[in-house]
Amino acid sequence: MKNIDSHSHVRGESIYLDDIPLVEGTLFACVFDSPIAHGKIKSIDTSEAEKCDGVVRVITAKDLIGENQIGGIVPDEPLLADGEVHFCGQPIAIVVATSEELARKAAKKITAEIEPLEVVTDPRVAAANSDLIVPPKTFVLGDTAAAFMDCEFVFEGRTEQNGQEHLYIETQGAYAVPMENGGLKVYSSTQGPTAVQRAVCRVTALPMHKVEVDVQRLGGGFGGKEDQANAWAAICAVATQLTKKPVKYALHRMEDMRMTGKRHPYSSDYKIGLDKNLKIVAYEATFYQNAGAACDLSPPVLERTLFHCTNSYYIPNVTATAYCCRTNLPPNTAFRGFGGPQGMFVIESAIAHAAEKFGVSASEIQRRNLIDDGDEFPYGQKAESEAITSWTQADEKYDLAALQKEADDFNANSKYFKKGVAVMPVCFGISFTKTPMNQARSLVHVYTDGSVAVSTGAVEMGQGVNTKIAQVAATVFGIDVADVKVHTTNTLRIANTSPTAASAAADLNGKATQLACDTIRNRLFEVAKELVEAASINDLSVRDGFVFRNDEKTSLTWASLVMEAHLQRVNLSEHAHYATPGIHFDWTNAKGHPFAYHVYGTAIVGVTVDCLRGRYEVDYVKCCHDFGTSMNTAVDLGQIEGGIVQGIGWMTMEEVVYDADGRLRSNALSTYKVPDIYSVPKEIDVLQLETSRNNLAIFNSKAVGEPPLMYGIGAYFAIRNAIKSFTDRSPGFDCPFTPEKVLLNLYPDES
Ligand code: MTE
Ligand code: LUZ
Ligand code: MOS
Repeated sequence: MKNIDSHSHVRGESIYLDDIPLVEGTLFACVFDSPIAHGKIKSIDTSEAEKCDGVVRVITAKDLIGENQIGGIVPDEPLLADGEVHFCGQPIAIVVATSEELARKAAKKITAEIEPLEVVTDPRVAAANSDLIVPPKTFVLGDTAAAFMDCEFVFEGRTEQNGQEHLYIETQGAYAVPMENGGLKVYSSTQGPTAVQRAVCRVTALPMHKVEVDVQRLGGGFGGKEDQANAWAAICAVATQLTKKPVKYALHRMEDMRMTGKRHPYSSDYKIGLDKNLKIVAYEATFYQNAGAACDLSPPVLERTLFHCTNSYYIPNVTATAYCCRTNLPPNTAFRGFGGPQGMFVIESAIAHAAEKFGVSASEIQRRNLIDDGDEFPYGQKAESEAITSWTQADEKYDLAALQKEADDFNANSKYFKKGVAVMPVCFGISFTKTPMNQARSLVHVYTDGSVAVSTGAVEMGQGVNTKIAQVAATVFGIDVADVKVHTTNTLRIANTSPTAASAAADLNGKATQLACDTIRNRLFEVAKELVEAASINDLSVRDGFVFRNDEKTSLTWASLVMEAHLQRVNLSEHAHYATPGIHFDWTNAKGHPFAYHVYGTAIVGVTVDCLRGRYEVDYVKCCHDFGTSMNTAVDLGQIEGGIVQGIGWMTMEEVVYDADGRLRSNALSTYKVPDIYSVPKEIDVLQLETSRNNLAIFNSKAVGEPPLMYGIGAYFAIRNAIKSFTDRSPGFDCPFTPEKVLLNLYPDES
């Protein structure tokens, strides 16, 4: 089944924030943001801007009616800088004008006198200064200190990982419209309608029941709109409250790149101990997370790094510590994988390091240490593992040894082109690691013509969640998907939503929809039972628009059943609540069962490096992926392909560059390169893992949004392997592997 949005997407008819028709009298906002990364604000001069054509109002921190604060986890993020600035791009003032152009023109006329303070951009420097946003977190399994003493081989090293720009096609934005009695309706391009509602209420001092947030769909979020859509909605809300006019703000690309946070860069240390059979006996890792200037979602991102620090491997002795370091960069935030990829890169680096010293392929160490059923993760949960099966099935289908031999043969005969192969196993936990967030609600109406409307807390951002939710309703009722409409995500219809994140939206909101539809169907079948004289509702089903009794078609249509039930005054609506059962986590001992289940897979990645120019191509990504039982293979394959390409982009060409003054240099599409059609892998082959275990996923169809991104990490190690067949020197573990960096590693003596 196709994504239900495909027709309107291709025709350009799908509605995004910028397609919402504007109300008469709408004004436009634009932000004046800090030109420097750290300083004391001496004065702000808005007088020239106020005199500009079309300017209705200029707003600074002192004008806010509510609290000047949007920090969700830690209250350390003013909406508008007050007294100090902490990063380049931090909003200081809002200009509201009669057109977008006039607002932007006037914002350029604002000046601020800011006395510079020391700028820190390095997380290790922040940690040395004890500038941590929350206390460090540690996971311990077994006893690493004792285990290292017994290890025959111990290797230590350091890794550097850079950030990643989300580059959703639709930039951040919001549109606030005043309602009666001081209320507001806010359209926002957000993954978290409730997070936006809370932020808006805080800065306007409105109670939540007076603020309605509505989301049709996003042109991509990738985590960048889990928390960071809040500021723009709050800015529009404040401007609407003060002008009593609708206010819209859709960021330009360079504003978005400059002012919003990205994937967290990390600097990390590892120590790995193995026995002579290549079993990993002990592993220690220390992560320095570059959180940026405010907390945002950094602590849970940091936690997910710890949760994924051993990836798909069972290691009996683990100590992992993570520091949440405050720097003068825009606050970094959620990004597909949410810290998991950062944890995985470090263990993969440690394994590659050990393999090099042993003179074996990293895949030998990887394979011998895969986690098995019943093995314990460092956080106490026991694995129901598909790590070995996905590896075995990938190897059977794609023949790792043959792929390696093909590369070796090629390399023996080629001086300046070298091929490299790497394997990337992935194990990713599904559930928000904050247990209370794992809940969702669904509101289902069956109308008297038999058509069905569904509302949930899930936000459609291209990942196909609405398609899956429509499929759930259609499957439970036995009707056509075309008879189900999934409506906008709206805080009046669905309250207190968790953001659409953690890959869990289809599971949580799909399960709630399933519960609501089950209830309505059972009521309808009670009516049908009498009409078609069935013994039990269990004998009934709906197919092709008719009610069936014991698989035998009756003359009762679905639509007439619905109308008859309505005439009998049966309730045709239901609001259902779902909370993932069985999950818990206790931070006092850092143990528990935080995940509903894990998604596993194994990818084999092959690349060719041009050793004269440093350029490379990804020849193939061949993976065996654990779908559970996919309820929509087309959507899931799209997620896998997109995730792989986004992961490869992070590992190879995407380079976020801040200078020492904390100014973003890669601030436009001319200086920040993402994968395009020419740089995607020439081949992506996906094998569906054959497994029939039960899980807590919707219809057994496992979450797929984030896990495939981490297959992309294999591209880094494949490039590294290709380089190693050209030169004797081994590259460090420092991503992304841009062509420039590849070249420097190919000719280390010249650099
Ligand atoms: N796919 C598209 N096309 N656009 C997106 O913004 N976000 C990813 C992933 N796939 C994203 C995407 C991220 S970060 C997450 S957490 C999941 O989708 C969220 O949706 P799900 O829970 O429905 O999988
Ligand atoms: N967001 C969040 C997430 O708040 N908690 C999580 O555990 C998470 N995991 C992945 C992506 N977003
Ligand atoms: Mo995704 S990082 O959970 O929005």
